[in-house]
Amino acid sequence: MGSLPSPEDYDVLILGAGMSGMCALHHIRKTLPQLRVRVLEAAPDVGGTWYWNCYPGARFDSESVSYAFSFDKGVLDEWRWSEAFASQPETLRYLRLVADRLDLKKDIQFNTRVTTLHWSDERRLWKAVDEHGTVYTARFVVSCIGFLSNPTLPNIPGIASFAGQGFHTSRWPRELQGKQAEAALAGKRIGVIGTGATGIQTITALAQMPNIPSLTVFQRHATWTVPLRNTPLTPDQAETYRHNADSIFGLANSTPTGFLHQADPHKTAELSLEDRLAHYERIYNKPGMAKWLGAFSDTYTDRAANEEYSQFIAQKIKDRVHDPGLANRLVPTDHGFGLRRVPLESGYFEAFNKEHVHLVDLKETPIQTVTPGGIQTADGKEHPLDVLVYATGFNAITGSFVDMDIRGREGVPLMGSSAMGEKEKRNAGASAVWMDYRPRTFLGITVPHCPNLFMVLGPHQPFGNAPRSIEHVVEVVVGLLATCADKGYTFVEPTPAAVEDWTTHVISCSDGALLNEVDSWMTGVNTNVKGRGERSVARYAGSLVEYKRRCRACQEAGWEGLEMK
Ligand code: NA7
Repeated sequence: MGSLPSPEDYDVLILGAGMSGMCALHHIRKTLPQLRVRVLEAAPDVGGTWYWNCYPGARFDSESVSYAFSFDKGVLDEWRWSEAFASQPETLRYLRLVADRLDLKKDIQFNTRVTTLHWSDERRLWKAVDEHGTVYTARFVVSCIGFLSNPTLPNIPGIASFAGQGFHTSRWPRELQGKQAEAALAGKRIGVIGTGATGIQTITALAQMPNIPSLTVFQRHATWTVPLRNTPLTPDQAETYRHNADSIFGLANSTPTGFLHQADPHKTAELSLEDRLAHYERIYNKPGMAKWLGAFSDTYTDRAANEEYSQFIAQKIKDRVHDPGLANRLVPTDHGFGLRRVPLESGYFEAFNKEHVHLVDLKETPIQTVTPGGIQTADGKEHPLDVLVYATGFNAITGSFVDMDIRGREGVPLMGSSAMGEKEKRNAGASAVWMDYRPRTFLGITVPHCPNLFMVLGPHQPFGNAPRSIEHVVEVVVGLLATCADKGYTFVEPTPAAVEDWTTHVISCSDGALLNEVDSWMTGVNTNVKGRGERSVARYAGSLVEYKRRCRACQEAGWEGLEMK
């Protein structure tokens, strides 16, 4: 087996020890044991998303059994999920077990946030610097930093003046978890801004806690959300799943999104109204993402089809909320069902039937300012608060890269925009590789002007059931590294033509999707971030199966599209 001619500290530096980084570390070590690999992780623990997002109610929308890593039989044999859709604490326990069983921690350096990453043209290596000033050099860098990892606070005046406890959901204080949370939050008037997937889980959990005098939900847009239908898994069921693990992963790997659900192949109008309603009812009663992904094949491309299914779901929501006026505010009216990421809930709408839970509709009464004592809305009303939770989402996908000063060949910055905010100004420039957060990649794995940088769950990759994508992309990255080790290559970069073709292909995969007409993190919009007002395509909307086919074709053609030397 070949090795890399490497005068630098490491052959491979992996950024991040979430699921992507853990998977990358394991497979690189296993396939290429001669390489020196190091993971740098900002947090004090493994887990990434599942470490940071420890707010009450955080849990999978993927079936637990389809989410696990599929490659280690030892861990699969040992681990039993206790619920069909596991909670964050259980998932973090699982990931810690994986880290222990695969002995990952010896190659992970925690509490290490990389702030700069510069390519050296002369030495053909990356130089990373962490926030303490320590320098690391490596021939290759594998970015495993996640696509929803850079939290954004709302751009509302007065946030700094709040005298109570205020925090973003993905920086939920660790002392406010589990039973401790109930004790610590007792007697507190709580406000939550944001009703996306995170807000919905948080609000539902907070509404069920005892001794909370008021929970005020500040909603800018209502969100389409449908029941998760979670259940405990009995030991027998868990055992059956363990036996069938291969076929479960096989099924997930065969669907367009890596989930255990896929669209009904019919077009809506091909069936009678009676049959259509029966289908809606059937998928509505299934657990998990079936309600979103199991609709008809044109539900998210045909306006009339989408309207019909949206009406069906709207009625389901209205049936659950006692006050009809409140129900109307909780049903989205400005976009159809499924055109933003559909969160799954377990009692969200019923929470609003409780006396102490209040909805403030920001379309009627926008927030004017945060005050020391709470929130003031445009109708002049003060909403007194002791705790203010920002469930306001992330600077998503390309936004994950903005806090690092990344410069590729000839010092060209990765990120750049004339409209970027203070934090990003150091990267501002007219010649950035990803101007205005718009990615340019080849296969979503390699980046022009940034040789030897590989991304797992980077822009232009499929973002369905994440571990299914992660395992596949890591396999491709290991293939690239193995070729370099065999041939002694020290330079890998996509050709301009390959980047152009791939970027055009990714954009064309989104053609015709109604979700292109709606602002959300999936279309690149974040109203709290300067320069993120325009929609863009940053996720691969072709199927996971097609994505894999294209990666395989590239590899079989001798890594066609990549310059390797
Ligand atoms: P999302 O889905 O981006 O949701 C953010 C929420 O915060 C959404 O309801 C926003 O309202 C609201 N928001 C954001 N900024 C503001 C301001 N300035 N004022 C009021 N309300 C605001 O993030 P999540 O964390 O919930 O979920 C992200 C993904 O993580 C999720 O899709 C899963 O894949 C896991 P808006 O609707 O934009 O009006």
